Amino acid sequence: MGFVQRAMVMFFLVMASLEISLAAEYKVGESTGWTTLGNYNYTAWAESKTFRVGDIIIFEYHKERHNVLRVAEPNFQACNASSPLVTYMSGNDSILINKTGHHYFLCGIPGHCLSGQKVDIHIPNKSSIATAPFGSPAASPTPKSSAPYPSKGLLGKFGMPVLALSFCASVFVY
Ligand SMILES: [Cu+2]
Repeated sequence: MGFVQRAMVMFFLVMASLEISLAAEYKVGESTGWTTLGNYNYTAWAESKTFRVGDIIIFEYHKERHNVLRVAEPNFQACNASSPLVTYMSGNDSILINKTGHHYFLCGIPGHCLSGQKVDIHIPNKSSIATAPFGSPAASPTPKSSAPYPSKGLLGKFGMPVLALSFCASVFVY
């Protein structure tokens, strides 16, 4: 393997390892934040994004007026705030999305969810490998699970880069 090939291998190794730490941050509602004012369409906002495992979702709001509850799907559909999986109330919450599937959030203040203050952060289980960036963690086949935050997320996160590395190496050896 000549110098150029070795350089290429190094280049792709570096790119692949960078990809591991490339997680995006998304502020829910953009400059509007997390509120009932203006009837912001959080569903449309979420659908306009392509979330990936490792992304951070940021909720910014007046903590005296709102909160963020992570809930199961039936409670999300019904705007039932009585049994949240996780409760956030700092007014500036950064939440790591560490696995594929649906992540349901709503505001637990009475009436707010019903008026639209709810959002479904969805990462498809089978992300399109063709469109995902090289070595994307989202392209790894992390099985869907209803259990909250299993440790599978980490395996999924590193599985694809490892595959990518072996691919790079095998291509440039010749
Ligand atoms: Cu609210």
